[in-house]
Order: sequence, then C-alpha cells, then structure tokens
Amino acid sequence: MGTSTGQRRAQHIGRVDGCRAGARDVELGSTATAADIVSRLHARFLDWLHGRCSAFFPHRLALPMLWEGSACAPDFYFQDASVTEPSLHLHTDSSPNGYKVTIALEELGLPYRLHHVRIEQGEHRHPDFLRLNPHGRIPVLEDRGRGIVLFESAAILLYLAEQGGALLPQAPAARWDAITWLMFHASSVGPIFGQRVHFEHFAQERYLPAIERYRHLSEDIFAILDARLGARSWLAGDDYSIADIAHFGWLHVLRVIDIDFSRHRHLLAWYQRVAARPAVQRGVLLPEPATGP
Ligand SMILES: N[C@@H](CCC(=O)N[C@@H](CS)C(=O)NCC(=O)O)C(=O)O
Repeated sequence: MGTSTGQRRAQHIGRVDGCRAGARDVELGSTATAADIVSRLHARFLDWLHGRCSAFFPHRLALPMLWEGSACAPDFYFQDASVTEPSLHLHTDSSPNGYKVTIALEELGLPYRLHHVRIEQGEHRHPDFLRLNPHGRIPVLEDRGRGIVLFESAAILLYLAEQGGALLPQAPAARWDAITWLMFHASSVGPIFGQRVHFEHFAQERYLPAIERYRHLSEDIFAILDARLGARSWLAGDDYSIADIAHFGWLHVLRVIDIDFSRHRHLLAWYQRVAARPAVQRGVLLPEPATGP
C-alpha cells in the first residue's frame, strides 16, 4: 500500500523524534489519522527543540537552513521526504567574513546546509577542509549540484547574488558601483581591519608602530565610508547590496570588540539601518554570535 505525503511526513518526523530526542511512543499505524500524528509529533518536536536548544530561534524552523553537528540541528528538513538536500553547503565560523555569507544567504532565502568549522579547534587546518580552500580560511561555499567550490567572501557574495537574483543592482552604473565597493572592501578594508584587530588584540608582542599604522589606516577607511554614505543610503546608491553586506560583516565585529566608529554619523546611521534588517539579525547569530577576544 502506498503512503500518503502526510504519513511519510509523520514517519520522518517520528524518526527525528525517536533518534534525537530519546525514544518516544510514535503511534504510526494506529487509528490516528496522518494529520493527527503530524500535529502531535510536530508539537513534541517543538517541545523537544525548545528544551534542548537554549539558543533556539524560530527562523531555524521557518527557513530551510540545515545545521550540521549541532544539538539544535533541524535535520527534520533533511529527513522529510518532501524536502531535498540543499545544493549549497556553507563552511563557516562566527567571524567577520563568515557573517557576510550567512547574512547574504538569509537575505536571499536560499536553502543551505551549514557546517561549523571551529577555527579555535584548528578545524580549518584539517585536510578535508584544505581540499576545499588550500588557504585554510572560512568561509567556503560549495554548490554541490553544480560541482562548484568557492572561497573568498567577495567571490561567494557575487555568486549568491547571481544565484538569488538580488543584492546586486541590474543597471550598469549601480551594478559597477556595488562591485567597486565590494572590491574595495575585499582588497583594502577587510585586510586593514584584520591587521588592526590582530595587532591590537591578538599579537603576542605589543608592537606600537603596527598598532598605530593600522589604527590610522582604519580611521581613514571610516572617514571614506562616512563621506560616501553622507550622500546616499547605501554604498552602491539607492539599493542595499552585497557591498553593504561585506562592510557590515566587519563593522559588526569591530563594534562587538569595542572599536568605535560612532563619531562618523553617516556610517553609524548606515550601520543601524543594516543592523535593523531581520535577515542581518539572523545572519550574525550563525553559527554563533560574535564575542570579544
Ligand atoms: N579574504 C578572505 C579572508 C578569510 C579569512 O581570513 N577568514 C578568517 C576568519 S574571518 C579565517 O578563516 N581565519 C583562520 C586563520 O587565519 O587561520 C575572505 O574574504 O574570505
């Protein structure tokens, strides 16, 4: 006898309920209708999820994002026959470059599976990861369906904008503005902020000339961004784009570690506009919220 979609769904939920939440008396095959079973199991699944995951956010159920290696894993989606394995696999950690990509994915609503690469535990040096990015850095995006592997957050953002058909303006002038500011970020802003954070927070020796140099260079960048945003809402003009997302990833982490740019009022207002977006608020929690050094 064939099974209905409802029954199949109930079996899949039942399997998740049994295997991840401890044995439950799943009543498949009783007189209960498939709809009853689905609704009972769904309620239990949510109960379990809320109990199990202190940092559970409803969007993780609402969006088809998949989570690997976490107690919070909604592999509910993965095991449900009506939902297929996503083609996009993101390897990332909680970091400026990682947040750019989780924000873009959340903005675009593309289904993806998230793999948490724990840099502190050296997982980015594992041979399996180095096969994806020989430079041993997150983020890495695989599009398994198309056999494509990308590293460098700017390349990933361009790919996602193309795939999602958004976050990159169509009109040539605005499009090239967005790409120019994305490249400015990738080649100048990110590396300068990265060196500043390194010399101020992580370097074993406190080397003042380097600290001064990167402070000075990053203050210049704040001033450039502030001037740009004084005349327009977004870096590429009228539309929020991947250029904004790239900058936000870094500026968000600078704020978390108390590097202050609030005296640049246009930059601060832009920061607040970006931070107010629901997808951005979700993106900066994935795989975990940023913490100071
Ligand atoms: N230019 C690269 C930078 C990537 C990068 O430096 N990622 C950091 C995390 S934000 C990383 O993986 N660091 C590990 C390490 O330095 O060993 C990009 O934009 O993706």
